[in-house]
Amino acid sequence: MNKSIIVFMQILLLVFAPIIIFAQSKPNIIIINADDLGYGDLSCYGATKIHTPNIDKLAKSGIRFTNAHSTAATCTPSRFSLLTGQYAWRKKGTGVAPGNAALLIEPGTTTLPAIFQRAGYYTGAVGKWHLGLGKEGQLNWNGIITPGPLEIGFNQSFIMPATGDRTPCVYIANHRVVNLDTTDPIIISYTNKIGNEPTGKDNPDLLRMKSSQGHNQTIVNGIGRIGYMSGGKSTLWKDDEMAQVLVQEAVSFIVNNQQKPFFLYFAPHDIHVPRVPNKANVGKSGMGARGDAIFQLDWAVGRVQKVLDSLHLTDNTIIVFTSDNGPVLDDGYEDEAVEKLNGHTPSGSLRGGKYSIFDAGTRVPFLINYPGQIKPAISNALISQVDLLASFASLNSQKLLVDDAVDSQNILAALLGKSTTGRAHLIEHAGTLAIIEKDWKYIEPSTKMRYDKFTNIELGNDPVAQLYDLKNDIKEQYNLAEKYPEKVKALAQLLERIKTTGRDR
Ligand code: NG6
Ligand code: CA
Repeated sequence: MNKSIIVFMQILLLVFAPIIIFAQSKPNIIIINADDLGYGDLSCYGATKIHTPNIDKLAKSGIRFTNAHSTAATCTPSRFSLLTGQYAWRKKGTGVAPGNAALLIEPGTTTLPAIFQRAGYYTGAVGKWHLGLGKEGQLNWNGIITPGPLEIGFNQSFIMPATGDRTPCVYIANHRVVNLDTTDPIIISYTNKIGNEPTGKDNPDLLRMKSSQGHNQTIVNGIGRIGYMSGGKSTLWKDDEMAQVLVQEAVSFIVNNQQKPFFLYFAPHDIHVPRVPNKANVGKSGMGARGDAIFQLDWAVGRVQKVLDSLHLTDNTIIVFTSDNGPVLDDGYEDEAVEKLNGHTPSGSLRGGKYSIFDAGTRVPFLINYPGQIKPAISNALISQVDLLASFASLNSQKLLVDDAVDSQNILAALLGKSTTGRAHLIEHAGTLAIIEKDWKYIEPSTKMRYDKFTNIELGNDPVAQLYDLKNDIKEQYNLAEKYPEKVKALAQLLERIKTTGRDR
């Protein structure tokens, strides 16, 4: 070969090789967002009565965060923030959504999946959605269901619309209910009974799992739900197979997209109520249905790890594992979560739980794993799920416009273990707002209920201001507001400023 041609080819190789290598090495991203899993519910966070070996593996070879937060103590606002990079309390109507709510995220919003799409990723959502679907008053469950996940940045989706305890009890693949039978149309109502299906209220004898609070509308699979549903017999999910179905969808997504960089938002239903683990997992924890659901969640994570291993994708995949809000025992069904607790502490050393403005409401497990690229560590950096958007935008060199993801901060260095600090402050939300700055936490005064007798959770509301020193009092036992009025004032002002400026980025 002519010498100058060889030199030319060498130059070509020098120029293009890094681009080719970069294209191949773009990491896949999987966010696993568990439901109602508490800070103390995993063995890697100190649980001794329950073992979660697969999830612990992520912690062992990755970073385990001790001060990571969801933005809110319930599902809908928490997930809204994770996907949009905005605090949900800025937007009306983002409380726990009924199963027939309209889509809460406006199409065209710069969402987390949209950022990945722009960066050349193939994106998918599998599992719990609970962010509404369709346009206000125009949703037809028997037709094309839109807008939904596909209109806000996902290339494909396989979701349950709301929660396991809310109708409709169906899966939706992309724009359509799965297994739809046009001769048996689905009708949903959250206001009045429809159809002839029995209800928990009128036919309690038909229930296989009794309700302890609410959950007394249409009975589906022997379980009373929130919301009425008629028709759609062929479309109903089977509660005890849900974990298997969702894992299978997640695994197929990974297998089908193994050649591309992909982003998977995997939101298992576990460990939300109704807790109906598969027969393979019943009795595995010795702690009743709640413990078995944790066991099942760990199994699901193990299945994802296994498929990544078998495809040799593990080293090039970032897995984030977290939970949408804190723990609850009796969340409205008699499933022996309280009776069989066996000394386990779902909130770990924190006060409160799901629904609470005390820390257990929103301080959640948060693990990140990226073998080869992240060194194993425990990080005390203050981080929030709202930051995933700006951080992954940064990883992908995607610019955010001023009005995009207004509360999302770039904490990529903390996520990758290159820094031990995250954000300077963050806001917690449980109806009432609180702000954490460094070691201090201020909870704004609230006349709302202090204590929820149904869930047995301290909600943390108090008509007077509360100030806690989280470093020396992680359990929020000593209100120091009277002792440090200046600190209270400064934090109240900071909270007010973040509210009124409409942004925290
Ligand atoms: C509550 C439900 C609870 C759960 C929660 C939402 C009753 C008595 N309680 O209203 O069971 O569904 O809403 O949970 O109905 S979340 O994790 O999706 O936010
Ligand atoms: Ca939840």
